[in-house]
Amino acid sequence: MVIKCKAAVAWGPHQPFSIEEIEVAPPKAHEVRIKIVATGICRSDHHFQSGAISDFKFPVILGHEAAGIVESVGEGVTKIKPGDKVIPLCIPQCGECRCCINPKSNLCYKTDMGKYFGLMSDNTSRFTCKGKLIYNFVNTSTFTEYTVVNEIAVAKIDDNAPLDKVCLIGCGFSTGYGSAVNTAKVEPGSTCAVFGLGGVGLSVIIGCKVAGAARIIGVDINSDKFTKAKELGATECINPKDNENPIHEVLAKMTNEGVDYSFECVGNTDIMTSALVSSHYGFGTSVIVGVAPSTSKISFDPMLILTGRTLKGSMFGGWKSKDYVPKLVCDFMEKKFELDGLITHKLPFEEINKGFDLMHQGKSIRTVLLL
Ligand code: CND
Ligand code: ZN
Ligand code: ZN
Repeated sequence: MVIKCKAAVAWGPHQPFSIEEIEVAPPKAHEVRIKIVATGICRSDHHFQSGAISDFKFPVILGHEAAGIVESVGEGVTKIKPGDKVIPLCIPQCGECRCCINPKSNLCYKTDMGKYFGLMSDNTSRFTCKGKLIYNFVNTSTFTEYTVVNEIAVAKIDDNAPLDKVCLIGCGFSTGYGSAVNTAKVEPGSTCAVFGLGGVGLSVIIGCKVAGAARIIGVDINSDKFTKAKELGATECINPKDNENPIHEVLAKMTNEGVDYSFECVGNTDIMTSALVSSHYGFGTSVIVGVAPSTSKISFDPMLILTGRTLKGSMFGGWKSKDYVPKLVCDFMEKKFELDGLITHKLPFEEINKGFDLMHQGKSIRTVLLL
């Protein structure tokens, strides 16, 4: 049966979300239809909404950080059933492609990230609104009461998991935390610098702390973010605006010539370079986590790399999604980390534009929309 429900449609770049009644087709073979219960607002949703990413298609239903309950399943779906609690996976795990079978990678040929077909695997969409096809977003599309995803893009989680919190495991938390523990492999006693203290950067801080870092330096142009950063594990915070010298020089002075690990969690190529320069000569590692506009380019003196620094990138924190999302939920249930500190606002779904305003005003870390 087709379901009619509410969704926040982005009709074109820069336009505010419009709450519309849409039709959601039933799941086809190997697909799952999900009732979304809670969805977080991530900066990446804005990057796509604002047209910063080339080849991206509108109209679209954005949203990629969510948790919900399975409503129905298509033919051939055996491991997930109606009533199961699930998290949609913005990086799927097909288990068969060259990336999936390589333990070094968490990407998957079936991801829509970087290609943006915006359609299901049979080249159609399950969403329509006012007679128009609505595109899908990175295998998830969660700003809607109901969505349909491929079974490779959904993980069954603990029946007792609080969906209004674990939705953050669908992106922001896992991305930041994994960037520290998987991608950088932060070691006990190390010194780290985290550029950008939003939901992603603060989750990097949680990861650095769990990994036993001795010093965690938060960097943000909004000093209002420092209290929370310190609560979550930052040992010091600095604001580039309060310093005359470039931030890499300030960090070099503070850290005896550079940090062991730096993380860019803003999405700005100048900061990516600055983070790389801030890492120590001979052994420092810098991880790009932020998503920059497609047209931007990075340039730096190759001597930085020749002399032993490593530059890496991390999508979804390096986690193979289907394997690790249920485990991260269990770790949360066992109180190995907390998510409350990252959630500053909860709003009814209809107030989605207010949620984005709060992010742009620098007033929120994560706003969770409740459906
Ligand atoms: P959010 O907007 O909440 O945080 C960004 C922070 O950066 C804010 O606190 C800003 O004040 C701060 N900032 C802005 N400019 C500067 C600057 N010049 N120097 C220092 N700090 C600055 O964003 P978020 O935490 O939701 O996301 C952060 C980035 O991570 C963003 O680019 C997003 O698109 C990306 C991301 C990546 C992935 C992935 O898998 N790699 C997944 N989700 C989001
Ligand atoms: Zn794959
Ligand atoms: Zn995200």
